[in-house]
Formats: sequence, C-alpha cells, structure tokens
Amino acid sequence: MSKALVHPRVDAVGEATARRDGATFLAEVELRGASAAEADARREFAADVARDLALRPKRLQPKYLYDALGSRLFEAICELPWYRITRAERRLLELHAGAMTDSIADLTGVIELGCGSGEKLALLAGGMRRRARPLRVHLVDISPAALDLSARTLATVPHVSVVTHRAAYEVGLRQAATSPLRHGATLVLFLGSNIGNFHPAEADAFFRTVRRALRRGDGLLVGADLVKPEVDLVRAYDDPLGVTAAFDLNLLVRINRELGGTFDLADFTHEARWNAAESRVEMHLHCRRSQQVAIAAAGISVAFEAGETIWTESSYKYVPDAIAARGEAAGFACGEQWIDADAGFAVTLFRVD
Ligand code: AVI
Repeated sequence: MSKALVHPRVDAVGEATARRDGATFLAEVELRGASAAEADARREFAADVARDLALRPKRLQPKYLYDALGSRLFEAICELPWYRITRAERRLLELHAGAMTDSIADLTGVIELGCGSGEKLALLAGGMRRRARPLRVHLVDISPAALDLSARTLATVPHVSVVTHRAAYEVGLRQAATSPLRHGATLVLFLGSNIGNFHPAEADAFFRTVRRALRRGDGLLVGADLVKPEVDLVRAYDDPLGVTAAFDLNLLVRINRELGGTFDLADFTHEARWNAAESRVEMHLHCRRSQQVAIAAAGISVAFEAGETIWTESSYKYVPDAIAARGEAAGFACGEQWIDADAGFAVTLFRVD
C-alpha cells in the first residue's frame, strides 16, 4: 500500500459548513455564484453520494474522480512508469495508424468518445494524411477543458475540421451520427481502455449503442488493457509515488469541498485489489477506524466501521478474444487486432458489414 501525495484535512470552514443542513449548504453555494447548471450538477452529485454510500459495500462513482485536480492527477498517472496503457496505445497508433484508417473505405468522419488531449486522434489523422482527403472530426466529452485542448491540437492537422459536443457519450454520439453533413464512412474511437471502466452489462450496452448509431461500412476502434501478472496490475493502480492514491483520495476532498463533507483524510487509505474471478482491478478507500462522517448537502451522516471500504472504481482487464466477442455480440464483425505484447494492450477494429 502506498502513501498519498496529499493529505489535506477538513479545515475549520469545512467543518462549520458540514453543520449546516443540505438545503442551506446548496443555497449558499448558489449565492456564491455557481450557475444554475453547476447547482444542478452538485445536486445530482449529492444524490448519487447519498445513494451509493448506503450500499453494501459502500461505493462512489468513478466519474466523480475527475474534477480539475483529479484530471491533472490522471494525466500524471499516464506518465508513470508503472501505468503503461497510454504509452502502449500511442505506440500502436504510431505504428499502425495507416492500416487502422485504411481498413475503412471512404472514411470521411471520425467520432472520438472521451477525447482526452486530441493527441491520439492527431496520430490517426496523420496516418491518413497521405490520402489528403478532408476529415470531419467530432469530439465528444463532458469536459470543456478536454474539448478545448483537443480542438487546439487538431487545429494544426491539415484537412481536418473539428466539431465539439459537450455531452455524455451516448448523447454526443447521437448528435454526431445524425449530423446532416455525414457522408462517406464514419469511424468511432473509444480509446485509453475506457471500456475497462464499464461493468460487463454496461460494456455490452455501450457496444449496442454504438452499433445502432453506425451504418454498413462504418467502424469502431477500441483500446483495451489486457490481463497480465497480478503484481504489474496492482502496481499500475497503487504506484510507489502515491499518485494514484492521491487521485482516489481526492474524491473525499471533493466531497468535503463541494458537499460540505467531514471526511478526515488521515483515516482513509487507498487500496488496489486484483479480483481474478471478475478480471478487474478494484480501487477502494479503506477506513482505518470506526467513525461517523456527515455530508451536509446530501443530508446524511454515514457510519463507518474500522476496516470497511468504499469501492471507487473497477478497471476490467481483457483477453483479446473477449474484446472481440463483446463487439460481435452487439452485431459488429471483428476485424484486425493490434497488440502490444510487452505492455499487454490491444487496439481492436470492429466493422459494420
Ligand atoms: C480512465 N481509465 C481508463 C483509467 C483506468 O486505467 O481504469 C482510470 C484510472 N484509474 C486509476 N488509474 C487510472
């Protein structure tokens, strides 16, 4: 188990805030200038936290890991020597961008779900450049900062025009796929092993949603991390520098700040577990001592026993055939797979035949 990089404690303001009731807390947040959309998002966050901390085991949703600091910490994770997903995928795209895009005839549109920095898409578009055909790129992400960075990266790539969709995957996909400007074939990108953060039923639903949005001749490119020795998997999610621990614990910092929580970070430790039966790495926050934690905006006070954990994320690891089977079950034909055997990572192309 590694130590966290940051161990901020609940400050005096946080504790005072937590003593107020939830409605007052949210009203004060609004008065302090949060927009109506931000206030709605905060209400949804509070409701999700109240529901998920009442479950056994207690849970928090991984999407809440990505506030401004969480996103920066995730970028840092991608640079860690023990977390090899980002570099392995980049290598595969550098080596095979031409083959990946050439296998879709008449490719004129790309939809990237969860756009990151735009770097991977730039590599793919670069692989197509020799064909010098215009490419319309749709970037779908809920983060305006990610959309902005990605659009700026792609602005330097010739023949590429960019449309951004600040939306959840499904909504953005629908908007992009029903664009009146759509012609030729479309390739959907779902990279970075984001598929690994879906539970099996969610992954199946995702493949079916993408399949429904696509037409004959279109394709889907999926990046997925592969099963590897347990020691490597656990170290990738509990690194010796404590960056992943900080990423995980920041969720409690966020609850304290945004929802008036009273989590004492010194009482929680990050833990990564390999669950071989489910083929997933799980991140948990382990509570060291029994205590009561109040969360004003959620209107709850939660009892913790010593040793109890909050399950914050699952990262499923695949074998190549299992990825292929998942897409095929949704009606795709599995095309080529490009595998980085050293890091254990696969990019798989699915086609609509
Ligand atoms: C975004 N996602 C693919 C990462 C993963 O590997 O599951 C999130 C992450 N969690 C801890 N480290 C990285």
